[in-house]
Amino acid sequence: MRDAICVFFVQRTSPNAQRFMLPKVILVDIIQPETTPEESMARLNELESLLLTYGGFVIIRKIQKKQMPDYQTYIGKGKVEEILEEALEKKANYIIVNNLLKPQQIYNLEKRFEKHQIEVWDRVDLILKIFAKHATTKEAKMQIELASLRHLGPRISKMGLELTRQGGGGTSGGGARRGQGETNIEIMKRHIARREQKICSDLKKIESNQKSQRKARKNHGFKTVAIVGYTNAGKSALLKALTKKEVKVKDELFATLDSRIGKLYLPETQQSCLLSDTIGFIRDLPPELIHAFHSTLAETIEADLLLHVIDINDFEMITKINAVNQVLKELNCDKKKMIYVFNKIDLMDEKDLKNGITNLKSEIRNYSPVFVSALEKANLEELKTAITKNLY
Ligand SMILES: Nc1nc2c(ncn2[C@@H]2O[C@H](COP(=O)(O)OP(=O)(O)OP(=O)(O)O)[C@@H](O)[C@H]2O)c(=O)[nH]1
Ligand SMILES: [Mg+2]
Repeated sequence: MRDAICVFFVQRTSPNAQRFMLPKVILVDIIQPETTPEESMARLNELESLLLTYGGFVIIRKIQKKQMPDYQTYIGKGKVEEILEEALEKKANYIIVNNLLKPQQIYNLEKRFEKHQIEVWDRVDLILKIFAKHATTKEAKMQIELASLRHLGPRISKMGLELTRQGGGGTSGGGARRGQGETNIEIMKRHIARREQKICSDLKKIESNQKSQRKARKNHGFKTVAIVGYTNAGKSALLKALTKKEVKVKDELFATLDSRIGKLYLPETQQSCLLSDTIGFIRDLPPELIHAFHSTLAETIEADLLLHVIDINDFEMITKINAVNQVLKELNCDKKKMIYVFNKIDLMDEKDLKNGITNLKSEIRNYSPVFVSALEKANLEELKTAITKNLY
């Protein structure tokens, strides 16, 4: 199997790092050899946006092309030493790897960096930290704790296995320490399992409550439309524009973590439907994280129609559409009726918009896209017509 094919990195430092006292971070991304330079930059830029949302300062960005991730450390032994050297030189606080690491890989990396007070996170760790920072409702907080426990659990098991492995043929003193270590890990594992059970049962109660509310709304004849899309596409802005519901619209990733519902009047049928906004999606979400948000995503799962909001100015638009559709598939929602809502057309000049629309129409010709600006409330009537046609 071909291994490291080429390595290149971009380095950035800023004199403001000290001033703002933000944690200093090295970003690392392992990409497939066939990834284009534009795609690889976009991936790292997204990771940097996640970090900025969380609060951190990038001191080095590293990209490595690799056919197969290293079994032990994901990034490879040589690269680990190289990063450690630079991290010590630049006094980094965190290494964030833009991939999903196996418990063994993160464990090995932590072991190498922790004695230098450098923490290692993978992509999901960072996303979970943002979630924890943005969560306001009890439901969101519980779901985040559940996702974190599920993400952390296998690492604890890995630690236990490692202790057992290290113990083979050790001295009696080492054996005693190992025995204690194993006991502590068993206690932690049991605690995690109990906590997970408790959260699941509390979330079930919330879900059953919401289910009754949804049933009542259905009995009142309301059809339901759910807004979905990649994070920062403008979902909350669209809910606000269509229903005047006061929701948080912010230029950061995962600004919304709960579900909001507004009433949308459709003039053509003189009826109102219910429009919901929810947590945004992102590429490479592990299924256990998606399913931890089941109760928040219930509005989406149960909706009669989906509005898939896309930022038309995003160079990675098609990749992100596919990432969202992948999450919808995971939620068994991929067969639902869906309108593709291309948002932020106000940012395009007229010529680009015309060309963009022509190209897009051929790329996603199976769907009837609608082009809007949530911010300037442009083409919302056309969108309402499309919603009406799909609902009734
Ligand atoms: N120019 C322009 N900006 C927009 C438009 N719609 C949304 N935005 C901006 O895009 C950013 C993200 O908007 P949100 O509505 O918070 O996006 P979201 O999809 O709900 O994001 P998350 O909840 O974080 O997943 C904000 O800065 C909005 O002001 C639009 O039509 N035009
Ligand atoms: Mg939002």
